[in-house]
Amino acid sequence: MIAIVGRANVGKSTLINRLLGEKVSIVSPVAQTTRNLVRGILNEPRGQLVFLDTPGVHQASYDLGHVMNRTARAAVEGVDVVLLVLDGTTTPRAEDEGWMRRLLFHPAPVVALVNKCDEKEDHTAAYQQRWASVAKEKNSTKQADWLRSSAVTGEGISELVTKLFALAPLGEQLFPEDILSDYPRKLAIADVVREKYFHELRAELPHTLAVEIEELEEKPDGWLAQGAIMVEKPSQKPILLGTKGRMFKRVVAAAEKDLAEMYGLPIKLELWIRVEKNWQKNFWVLKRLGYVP
Ligand SMILES: Nc1nc2c(ncn2[C@@H]2O[C@H](COP(=O)(O)OP(=O)(O)OP(=O)(O)O)[C@@H](O)[C@H]2O)c(=O)[nH]1
Ligand SMILES: [Mg+2]
Repeated sequence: MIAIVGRANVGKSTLINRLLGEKVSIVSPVAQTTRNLVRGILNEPRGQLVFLDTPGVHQASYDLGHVMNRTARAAVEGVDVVLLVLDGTTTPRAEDEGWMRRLLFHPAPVVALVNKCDEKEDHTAAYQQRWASVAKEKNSTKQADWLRSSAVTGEGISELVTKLFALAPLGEQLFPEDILSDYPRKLAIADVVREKYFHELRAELPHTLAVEIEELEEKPDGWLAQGAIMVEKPSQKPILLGTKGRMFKRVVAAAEKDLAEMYGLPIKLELWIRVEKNWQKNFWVLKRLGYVP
């Protein structure tokens, strides 16, 4: 069991998809894209690695953000290896240091992966210095294994997998070999719709939006998914629709295309936009969305 953790937007979800060679977790340029824990299973003749993608830790300014941070921090409990993903194109930030502090006293081995090595800037040395200074301050001798990768080009990924197989303890096979992810289908479909909106919207709006698939009818020749896109205020509804409903149509078409590739059969989406005031503060809504365990 390997937890993939790190600050928001460093490439954790891109990495899990790259490791598995399939899309199991959504990706966007907007920070705080991942909200749920998404498990992905890699099967090879040498063994099975179970990866846990987690929400990126960030300075939360809203309730859902706090829930996401808690989910991410709890995810490292009981795992065999922690994979701390760092963004090589930026200097270390407070959230990176926060993870380092936590992991210095974590019983599992830590792999520190400096990602985005396809970009020109490389701040690996600064991250290593930060680890060393935090360890010194905390009187810890814990070391991390340092590797570099590009989750986009695939550079460094096979070295990473070799390292993880070397560190992971032998144990019982946890999942059957034909399972890629145990993430519930309704949540996965909802996430893909949200991903398409994250690519369209900027500023704060993405964080006030949620997608819930309420019904999923699975027929041999195709699936029908019905559900709602939730916003907090009536004024947000026309933004999601776009002029003459164009943005909404673009999002649905892009999501249906992706889903057809992911599941290998046509998927029709029937969605409506619903104003649900304070959904982020409603425990039952968060539970339905899978954001709280
Ligand atoms: N150049 C480059 N971009 C990357 C790489 N990995 C991820 N990205 C980009 O970084 C952005 C964030 O990627 P995500 O995979 O969503 O990051 P994340 O860490 O899962 O983010 P949260 O879920 O918000 O915590 C996207 O625009 C990705 O395309 C990489 O290796 N190189
Ligand atoms: Mg993510």
